[in-house]
Amino acid sequence: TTAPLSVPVEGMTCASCVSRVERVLKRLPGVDDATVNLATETATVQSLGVPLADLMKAVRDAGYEVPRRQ
Ligand code: 9UX
Repeated sequence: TTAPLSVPVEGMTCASCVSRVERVLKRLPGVDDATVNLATETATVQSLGVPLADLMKAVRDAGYEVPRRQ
């Protein structure tokens, strides 16, 4: 496991959203763990070299938005 990646996630409004995003991220090959903080709208992902773009695609495919941060 390398350093955790932070992925901004928008569009979550309840705890079930959080669970859903965590689940789709954890399902990706190479992802060891994923936690989502609803208040900060951030997913923190522990993985072995999974490209950020793949994480973003999984979140978007699940129906949430990954904004360009800043
Ligand atoms: Mo909660 Mo989230 O009722 O997509 S699951 S709003």
